[in-house]
Amino acid sequence: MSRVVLSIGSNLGDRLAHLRSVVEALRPRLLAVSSVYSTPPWGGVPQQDYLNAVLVAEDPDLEPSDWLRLGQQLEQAAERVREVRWGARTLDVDVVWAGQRRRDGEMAVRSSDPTLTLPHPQAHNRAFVLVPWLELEPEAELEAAGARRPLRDWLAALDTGEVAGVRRTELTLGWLS
Ligand code: PH2
Ligand code: MG
Ligand code: MG
Repeated sequence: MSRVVLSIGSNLGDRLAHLRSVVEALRPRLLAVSSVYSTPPWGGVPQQDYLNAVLVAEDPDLEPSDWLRLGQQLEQAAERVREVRWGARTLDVDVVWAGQRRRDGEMAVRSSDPTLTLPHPQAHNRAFVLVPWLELEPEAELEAAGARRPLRDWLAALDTGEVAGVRRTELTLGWLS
């Protein structure tokens, strides 16, 4: 255990520095880091645009709940205040997918635990998650709403305006530098 896909986002304060703090903290465990995307706020709460990215990380000693705790520690370090659902935040670290290694390959972890539902129940609805994830894993599949589909199919089902709003930037998270 386990390999995880993490979605990170920030729309308050020094947004890039907040995203970079995650890369800095997870550096030894990172397998891949996406580009940084500028994304309009999703979820209906009026607020500034986000910077979003996706990370793939692995650690044989961490369970999905450990990744969640680690993410929450990083959010606290960024002085995140628990606020409005889907409202502005300095840093959000979400575990969107976890895989458990087994002798015959890797299996997606499924959990209906409300503190950590896996796969993330909204991942398939969010272009700001799917676009950077696809950049890293073009062949990945995601189970949601009772169906397992390639990420690109979930993305194709979203509103084209929403997908077009997710814009790749030239900003970098300093993973390889
Ligand atoms: N996170 C939210 C709510 N809305 N919108 C975008 N574009 N990016 C986010 O990371 C985001 C959001 C709550 O976690
Ligand atoms: Mg979130
Ligand atoms: Mg969150």
